[in-house]
Amino acid sequence: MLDKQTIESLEAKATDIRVSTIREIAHLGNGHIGGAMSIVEVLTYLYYHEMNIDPSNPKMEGRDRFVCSKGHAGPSVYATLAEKGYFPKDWLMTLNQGGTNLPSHCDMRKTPGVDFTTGSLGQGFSAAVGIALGQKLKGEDSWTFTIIGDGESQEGQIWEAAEFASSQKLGNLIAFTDFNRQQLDGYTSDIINMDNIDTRWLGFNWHVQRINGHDFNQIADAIEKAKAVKCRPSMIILDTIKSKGYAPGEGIKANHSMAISHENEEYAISVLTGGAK
Ligand SMILES: Cc1ncc(C[n+]2csc(CCOP(=O)(O)OP(=O)(O)O)c2C)c(N)n1
Ligand SMILES: [Mg+2]
Repeated sequence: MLDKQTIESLEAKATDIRVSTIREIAHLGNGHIGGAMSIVEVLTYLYYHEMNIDPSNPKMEGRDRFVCSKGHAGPSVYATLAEKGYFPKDWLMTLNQGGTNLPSHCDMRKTPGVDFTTGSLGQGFSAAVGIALGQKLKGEDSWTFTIIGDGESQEGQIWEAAEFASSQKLGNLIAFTDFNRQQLDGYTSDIINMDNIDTRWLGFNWHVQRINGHDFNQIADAIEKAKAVKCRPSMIILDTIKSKGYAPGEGIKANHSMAISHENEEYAISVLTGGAK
């Protein structure tokens, strides 16, 4: 259990990251707000309470690694990295524009702190498995964390990597599924039903937990339990809300990539920061 003060400070960070994510996308005019907002708590927890990293030395030997396999969530990854001090916050206003270091999807060659290039769904997860294997072969006492989407889980490549990871007994790999129940243009249940997601991962011999992805205590507890499992990779399925914290998009269908008007930007931020109901 996290103490009250820690939870309050993580919640405050998550709000700052959400505000920056809305500002970035609104400045550009449109973007992947849905899947960026649903993973903010897990990003906040990893970067502020969990990972062994050094923003002043992004390529530090022996660091923990993070791969956002659902690379279209770049905007909230960037907001987290900027907040953490990897690069100046004013870079956020260059999102996905010519010459930017912050392209729409994560790019390890452009953005300090991004450990792997992602965007082609399924590939980042495979890379995370390879990175975890590398850490293990080097005898490093470090962890690889990765996040995949529920829609992304329909990619065959995910399951090839899943069986390799468990065969290699990658206990240092902790993956999350952002189970926000929507993919690009609709509900997963209308396209490929993912209701048996837990048993699928169990079938691939992973350690599986399922939690509320917006609850810091549950995230902390699940990571602690995952770390105690030494010979199997871990999957933590996060029940989340797509567009969480962006009021005009929360809970509506097809809120994957949206235009954000100045009016909606200000309204959403005032709701987030307690200025409106
Ligand atoms: C291989 C591949 N196919 C298609 C796309 C286009 N695409 C981008 S996001 C997305 C939907 C992903 O859904 P999900 O994984 O549930 O993402 P989230 O809800 O977390 O945003 C699709 C089909 C892609 N990026 N890569
Ligand atoms: Mg989804």
